[in-house]
Order: sequence, then C-alpha cells, then structure tokens
Amino acid sequence: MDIDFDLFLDPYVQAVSELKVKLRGIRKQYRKQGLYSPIEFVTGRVKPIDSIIKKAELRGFSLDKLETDMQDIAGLRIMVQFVEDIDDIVELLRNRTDFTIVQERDYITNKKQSGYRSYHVIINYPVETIDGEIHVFAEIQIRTLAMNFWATIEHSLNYKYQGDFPDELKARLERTAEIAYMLDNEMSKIKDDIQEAQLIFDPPGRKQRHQEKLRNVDADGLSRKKE
Ligand code: 0O2
Ligand code: 0O2
Repeated sequence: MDIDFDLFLDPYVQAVSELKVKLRGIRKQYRKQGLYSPIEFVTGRVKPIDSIIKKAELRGFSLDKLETDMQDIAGLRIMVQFVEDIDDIVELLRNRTDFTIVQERDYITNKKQSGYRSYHVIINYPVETIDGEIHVFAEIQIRTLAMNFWATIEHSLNYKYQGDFPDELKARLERTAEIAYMLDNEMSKIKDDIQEAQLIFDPPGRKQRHQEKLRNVDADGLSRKKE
C-alpha cells in the first residue's frame, strides 16, 4: 500500500513540537519558583520514515494500521539526574489533563535482556488540525543521565551490528549496564549534597539574568549600529 508519509506524519510533527514545549515548560516552572527540577532536559523526534518501515516489517505491522500499531512514531525523552525523579515525573504525567496515559512500561524494575533501563509512558495525545481533532500515540521515555548514556552507546552499536553482537561485546554491554545501575544508586545516596551544591553553583534565575544581559548587549549593539 502507498502511503503519503509527508501528510501522515504532520500530526506527529505537531505533537512532538507541542509536547517538547509543554515538558520543557515543567522544568522552567520549577526553576522559576526556585525549586529543584526533576527534569534535566527534554528531547524529541519523529521516527524517520525508513525506521518506521523497517520496524513495521520486523514486527509484521501493516502500513495502513501504523497509527494504532506503532506507538512511538512521536517520541519524547525526559532525562533526569536521579532515579527517584522518574517517579515524580510519572506522577506529574498521570495528573495531566491534556492527554491520557494508555500504557506504562517499567524497564527499570524489569530491565530488558540487553541491559536497557528506562520508564516508558505511552500517551494518547489530541492534535488540533484544520479538519478537527485527531488523536495520536506518543511515547515518553524517562531515564537518568546514566541510563541515557548507556542506551545511546548501545543504540549506535546496535546499528552497526544489527543486534547481533559478538559475545565479548554483549558481555561488556551487560557489565556497563550494571555499572550504570550502580552509578545511579551511588548518586542517589549523595543526592541531598549534590542538590545543595547545585543550588549554590547554579541558582534559579541565573540563566535568566544572563540572557537578559545578553539581550541588553544586543540592544546596545543595534542602537550603536543605527547611530
Ligand atoms: P537549554 O537551555 O539548553 O536547557 P529545539 O526543539 O530546537 O529546542 P531540538 O533541535 O529538537 O531542540 O533538539 P533536541 O535534541 O530535541 O533538544 C535540544 C535540547 O536538549 C537543548 O535544550 C539541549 O541543551 C538539550 N540537550 C541535548 N542533549 C543534552 C545533554 O546531553 N545534556 C544536557 N544538559 N542537555 C542536552 P534547549 O531547549 O536549548 O534548552
Ligand atoms: P528508536 O531508534 O529509538 O526509535 P519491543 O517490542 O518491546 O521491542 P516496542 O513495542 O516498540 O518494542 O516498545 P519498547 O521496547 O517499549 O520501546 C521501544 C523503544 O525503546 C526503542 O525504539 C528504543 O528507543 C528503546 N529501547 C528499547 N529497548 C532498547 C534497548 O535494548 N536498547 C536501546 N538502546 N534502546 C531500547 P526503537 O524503535 O527500537 O528505535
């Protein structure tokens, strides 16, 4: 079946853009109120067309059922500093009224065989179009910086080896996943100290003041040019 991907992906592009703004907004609100933000940073992407086709073939999905069968065409990723932050974010997501959660996959308590750890929340998100409201699925992956480091490296290796890792590499990846897990645990134990230090080093409002300064320099430059 022929599918006009450009048209088909439009609502997913919109969903990812909107959700990035909304999720980054959570971080901004925490920081503005002088509070620790459980969100470190947020990224988002629409799955590339070749990956959609490849995944559909691999899983035996029909391309005309992509919107129901493939739930991660729109993907958001929330990175956090501490494992405990993940629970706070999941709670925040559960309380929102601008989408509904359809599934939660806890690969932290139940890590994948590869060693992958992350918390996945599948949401049903309404997108306003000129033809009315349509609903798309989006996958929000929540993970610590250590989990993200491991997953990013493993993902690139996976790309090279197509999942067929040599035994030695597989064993090393399992070991590094274990080390990342230990790193998260150790960081959690000194969480209070780290958070206190971060508030001294990067007090809320510092970035805002810095940006205002930059804007003033720009404005000065512009007014000088005009003179
Ligand atoms: P800030 O002030 O840096 O926190 P866009 O939608 O254009 O903003 P784009 O092109 O979609 O962003 O890129 P992406 O990869 O989705 O997200 C970029 C944001 O994630 C930027 O934040 C980056 O600073 C942040 N980011 C990406 N990788 C890292 C990382 O390894 N560590 C940290 N701390 N941040 C990272 P913003 O929005 O510019 O805001
Ligand atoms: P990409 O390039 O990230 O978009 P499943 O049937 O369980 O294998 P499903 O049903 O799609 O897969 O859901 P799952 O596993 O909850 O989420 C799939 C996504 O999680 C993947 O997307 C990855 O982003 C991430 N992921 C899952 N397992 C691993 C893993 O072992 N290593 C890494 N690095 N990431 C993983 P895609 O479509 O694979 O790719």
